[in-house]
Amino acid sequence: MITNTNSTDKKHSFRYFILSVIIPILGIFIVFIYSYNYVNEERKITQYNLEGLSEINSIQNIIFKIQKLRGLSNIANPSTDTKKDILKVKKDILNSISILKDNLKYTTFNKDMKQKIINFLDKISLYVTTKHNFKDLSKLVQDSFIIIKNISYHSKLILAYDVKSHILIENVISLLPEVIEYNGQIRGITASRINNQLSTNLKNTISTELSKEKERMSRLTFNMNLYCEDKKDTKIHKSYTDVIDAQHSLNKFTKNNILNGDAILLSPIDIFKIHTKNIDIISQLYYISSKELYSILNQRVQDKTLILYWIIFISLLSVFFIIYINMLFYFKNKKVIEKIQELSITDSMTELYNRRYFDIEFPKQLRLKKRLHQNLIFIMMDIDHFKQYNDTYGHQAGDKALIAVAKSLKGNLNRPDDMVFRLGGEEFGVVCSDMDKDKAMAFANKLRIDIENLNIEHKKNSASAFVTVSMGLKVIKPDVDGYTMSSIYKMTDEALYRAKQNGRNQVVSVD
Ligand code: GH3
Ligand code: MG
Ligand code: MG
Repeated sequence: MITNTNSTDKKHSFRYFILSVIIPILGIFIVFIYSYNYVNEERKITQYNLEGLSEINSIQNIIFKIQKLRGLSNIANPSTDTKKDILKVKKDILNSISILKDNLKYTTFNKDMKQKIINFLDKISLYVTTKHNFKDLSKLVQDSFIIIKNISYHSKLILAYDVKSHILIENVISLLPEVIEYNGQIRGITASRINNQLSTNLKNTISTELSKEKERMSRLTFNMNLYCEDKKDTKIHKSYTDVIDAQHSLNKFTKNNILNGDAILLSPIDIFKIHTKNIDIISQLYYISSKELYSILNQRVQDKTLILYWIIFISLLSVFFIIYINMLFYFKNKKVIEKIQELSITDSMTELYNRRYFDIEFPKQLRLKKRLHQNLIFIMMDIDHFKQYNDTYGHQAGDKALIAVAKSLKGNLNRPDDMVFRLGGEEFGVVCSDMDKDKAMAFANKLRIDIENLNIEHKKNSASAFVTVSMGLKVIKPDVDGYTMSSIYKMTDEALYRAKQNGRNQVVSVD
């Protein structure tokens, strides 16, 4: 077997490896990094959105309670039950503030944003415990609009990805809190009347608020139609309709009975109840909107996570596929190349090395043994009267005899650098080393006798009853210069010729 692995081959296979493995994998890696970061960034933004939404909900819940506290505190001549309710709501607000402060520690908001929220919560605590008059609490509600807007920008909630999310976000961060606050204001103003009469000043305020309310109602209707255009029997559609109907009748009542009527006939507690009922209906829509928004955002996080897993999976699969395909081709090619190499140096019938390989290998051995200071032995042999063998037993039997002779020769070669070649038709060559002339003669004779002892009948052989070979032998000493392959070949061939002349089935050596 020959293995031609020189440095050029290695360079070639390395270049091939770079082209077919490293470059595609590098490409996949770049695409992987880019798409992973892209999707992961979107996922992170949605997580910020969720965080922001949660904070906004908590603050809004506190604001709802503040509005309730403001409404109760504003009732003229409160009953004991109302007083009890006021204390309960106050306690509730302070409790919610401490929970929100605790939760704030775990958010990823920056220091500045956290501080803003804490300051706002501290302000609420202070106002609720010390002031809680209508004007101061209304100021807190106005501040909440700003802080909620701030959080929605900070948590990128304002960057809605689609119309539906946008409508829900608008409901949660501005529209519904504004409608609720409007009701709270009207409730407060009407509850604080004196002698069932409102001053012109207060009537003007209500009138301005009412015109703003008109605009909000048309926004609500527009949003509802857009959000529920394909689904009319949903919970959110029903809640929208409830809010719009309730607000319409309340606005009508405000216009006819409070603004244009001579006197307000309902008691303060009844006015409080009417408005509170409406606030509850609007709060309902607020909770449904925020719940729906939560589920949209959560779904978005899940979708992005799934995409990330797919990106990892497909990238890994592609890398393994590239490596697998290349390894498959590499080993397949290697096998084919080895087979071709083997075929190019062997004789197919006898499975010995062929003449082509002898011409490559013999000069190499000549140089190698000279360098190692060892004798190189060349034995050339030719089957005796083989033409007649073919004539007597047929060409097929001749082939079989050739194979048997080859096998016998091969069986006698034990050292790794011993080699046997089929030099031509019925001619063979043996190359071995590190023997003196006597040992070489003994070795050659052993080869010869073993062939005769195969006992292949050959009636026409003048030298024996069996197939025999004649041999020429040459011992090439390392200290003698001037030998070439062709001169050695010629000398050994002459020795072989003499062996034939001397009666065949013998070894003749040449000095
Ligand atoms: P000598 O003892 O002088 O060598 O006589 P010889 O008959 O062997 O010599 P010659 O060179 O005249 O004949 C060689 C024969 O070997 C001729 C050819 O038919 C036969 N031969 C060569 N190659 C093959 C082969 O592959 N198969 C078979 N069956 N015969 C072959
Ligand atoms: Mg011959
Ligand atoms: Mg012959």
